[in-house]
Amino acid sequence: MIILRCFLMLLPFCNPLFSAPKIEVRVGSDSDLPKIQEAFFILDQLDIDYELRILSAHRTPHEMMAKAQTLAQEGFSVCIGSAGGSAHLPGMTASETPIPVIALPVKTSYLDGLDSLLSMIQMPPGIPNGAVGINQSRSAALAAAQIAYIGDRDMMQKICKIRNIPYNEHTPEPRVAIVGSKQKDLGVEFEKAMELFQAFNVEPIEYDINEEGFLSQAIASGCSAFYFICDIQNEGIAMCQHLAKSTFIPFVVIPYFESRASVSPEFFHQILSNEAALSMGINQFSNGALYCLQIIGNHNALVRNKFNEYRHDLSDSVKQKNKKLQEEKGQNGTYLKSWVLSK
Ligand code: C2R
Repeated sequence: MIILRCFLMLLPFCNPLFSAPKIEVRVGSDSDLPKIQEAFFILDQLDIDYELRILSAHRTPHEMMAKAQTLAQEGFSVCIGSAGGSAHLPGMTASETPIPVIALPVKTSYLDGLDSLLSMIQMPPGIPNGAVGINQSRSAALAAAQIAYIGDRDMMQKICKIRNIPYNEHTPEPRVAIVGSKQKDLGVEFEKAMELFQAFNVEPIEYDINEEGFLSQAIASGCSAFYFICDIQNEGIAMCQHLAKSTFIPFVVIPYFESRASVSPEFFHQILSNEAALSMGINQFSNGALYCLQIIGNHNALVRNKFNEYRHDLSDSVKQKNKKLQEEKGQNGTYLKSWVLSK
């Protein structure tokens, strides 16, 4: 009995599944560090174990990839990738790991960091990362803590204290709160995102933004993330700012433009000016769903395994297309021609 008790007491320290979640912060250069120092103050204040590394997708591609590939095994639950200019660091990291990556763009001398933000945010379908605003290291750290420690009451209470918001009892389930306008037909890309949740056995519960009290209902239902459809042309920004400020549940934003006419990057500054909102690229519904699945995958082996399969299939499908293209090169480019004509 005593031996069993000792074993159980030691278990949390021996098994990475039982140890406290870790966060990796990777920066493209040491010159970025002064710009994002608030992230370290927050993580220290929360007593969170983090590892800081200088890794560059451009200057140290092999080391950057190798370290990304082992993040999950090493017990990291979230990675913050911060860089400036042509900032491919978080995106390339996201390609190599199943854990959620937070993209933290740093301010640059010539373009004020808009170059960093835009090179991070519009990720290709299948490989999401969640972006915070330029130099918003406080948001990045809080969002990382909220993802890594979801369901940990003590940590959530500490986070809520720092953020000055109330804590409500919350037990995370494989469930996501979809928030938007229920009347709106968001089209086939949105449908595909909802199918992704179903394929992963994760329940999407839809709430209308005008429904009173949905925030607390969603938390009480055990949702593991908010999937907020931010209708930019219809007051979505104000709602996004209000909601993201009020909750400690990971808040994933999908900026939605019904028409392409008025797309300008200005709106990113507005939706990312508040604490802990993580933005996908414009109209990236499936990436929003995948990001929520990555958050759930940190605590749910079935979702994590399925996510790894999904990534594998995605990569395979691209390889197949290329194989076909190469094989048909000598045959008047049939594949390429039929592909171009079908577009
Ligand atoms: P130096 O100050 O070292 O010359 O770097 C860094 O994040 C930094 O902001 C200048 C800027 O280059 C950025 N950098 C990237 C990447 N690696 C370095 N954007 C990358 O892999 O994305």
